[in-house]
Amino acid sequence: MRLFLTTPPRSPEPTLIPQPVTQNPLPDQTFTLQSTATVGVLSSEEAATWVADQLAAQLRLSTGFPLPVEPGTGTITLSTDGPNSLGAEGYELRVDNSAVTLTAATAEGLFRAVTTLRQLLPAAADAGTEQSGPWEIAGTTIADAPRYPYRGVMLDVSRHFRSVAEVKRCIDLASLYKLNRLHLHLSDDQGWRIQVDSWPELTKHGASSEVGGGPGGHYTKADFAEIVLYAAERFVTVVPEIDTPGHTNAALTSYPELNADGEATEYFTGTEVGFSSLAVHKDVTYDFLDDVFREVAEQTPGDVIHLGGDEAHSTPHSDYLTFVPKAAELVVKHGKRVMGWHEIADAPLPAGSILQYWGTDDDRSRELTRQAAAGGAEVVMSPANRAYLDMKYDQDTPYGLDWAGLVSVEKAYRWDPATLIPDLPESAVIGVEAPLWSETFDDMSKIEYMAFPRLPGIAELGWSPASALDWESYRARLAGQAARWDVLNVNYYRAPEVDWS
Ligand code: TNX
Repeated sequence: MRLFLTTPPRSPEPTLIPQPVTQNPLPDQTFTLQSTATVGVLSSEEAATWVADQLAAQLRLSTGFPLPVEPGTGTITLSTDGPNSLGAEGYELRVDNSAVTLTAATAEGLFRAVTTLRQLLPAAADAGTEQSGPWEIAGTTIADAPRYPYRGVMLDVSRHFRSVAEVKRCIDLASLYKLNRLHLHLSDDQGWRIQVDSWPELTKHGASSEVGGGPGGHYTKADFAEIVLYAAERFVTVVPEIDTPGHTNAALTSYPELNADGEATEYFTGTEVGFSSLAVHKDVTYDFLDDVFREVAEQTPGDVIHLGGDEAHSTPHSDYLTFVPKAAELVVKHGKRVMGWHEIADAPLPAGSILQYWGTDDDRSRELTRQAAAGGAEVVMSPANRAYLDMKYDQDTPYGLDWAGLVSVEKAYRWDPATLIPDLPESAVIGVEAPLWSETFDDMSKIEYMAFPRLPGIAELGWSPASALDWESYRARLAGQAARWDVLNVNYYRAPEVDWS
């Protein structure tokens, strides 16, 4: 009997998520990362060195190799000499017997290439402690670039607050799948989660609890800066949301003057929606929003502020139509583009606005979205019956909601953002986002259970070309991700549609 001392750990099939635009095997070539390997940087962009440092830091932990990062060519080389035709996020990657080469036009493209390289390596390479190799990668060439520029995930930190460390973990997990936006739902009826110096009661009082009466919490300016920086280092842009004019009880309980009757409301820790409204006809409301948007804009390097606008059931419709343009103007005044839930399309919107569709194939939300696109708005697709990570997978899912239906892994994956809304021009769609509303999630393990394995599917819809979207291929590749989630301690749902083995 022959004994194989090194069993090849390489999987025979490519298991990348998102699926790259093109990937060709280099038959008979295998790269093995050895203890003498170096990471070389060919770039005048300082950020290219951070990307190399992040890669080397991770691989040092799992391989125990020194992996020095040096200017010039290395065993693994990161170069920004790539053609501009790759776009900001595109890249080429080559793995052969002797070297790994990542080429892009920007450091951001290199970062996306590194996420691909991490998935090509054995799952143990993602570990935080030293593992045994061999660290082999099958020879391949990849050329890749995203279908859409906006690929997001939303975390609702208002209904249940999440610590800075937990938000960082979300950024890490999302960026593994090439997502590039983190939408933070920072205010709602149950809590105001970001420090605003000019309105201190928002966090002194308005952040003191959450759904179910737990301790709540908020981000200080230093905390928020830490999140924004951590995201930027992973080429993720934070999109802060201040929900208006409804979903505002946390503000209304903190400041009596924001209420139409001048009386502060009680703190709210339930889960109903649609009962609160800012006072649309009071000047103080707009002074308040001017200050809030100014302070949030100052802390936001991204070009977008989300002003909510959803489910304003306690704001008379004519008042809503008065309110939205005034609030939108204040976002623009502070140098940011307006983003909002699709309801805001009923009002005239400033140029450059982004509409977030959260409909369920209903005529009204489709019509509002088409109307906004006709007026020049860009559209991000978050259909609640497909992209909402808080919807239960099936009737046995222990938490989550089901108002938009049950959303299986297959249902979350099998749709095309470009054609979901009939007669919406394909050019209006700039991407996808998977929101995770947190009424029923008081810890990270529950959040991970809802996001995995559906979030990688939404990421693929945002990145991979329509021609590459294929459920059978995707479910096979998902199974290949499980070893990685085990290494990363991700609490994922073993959906019956996938052969996890
Ligand atoms: C609707 S979707 C909401 C949220 C809830 C969510 C629960 C949207 C824009 N608003 O306030 O948390 O449903 O799924």
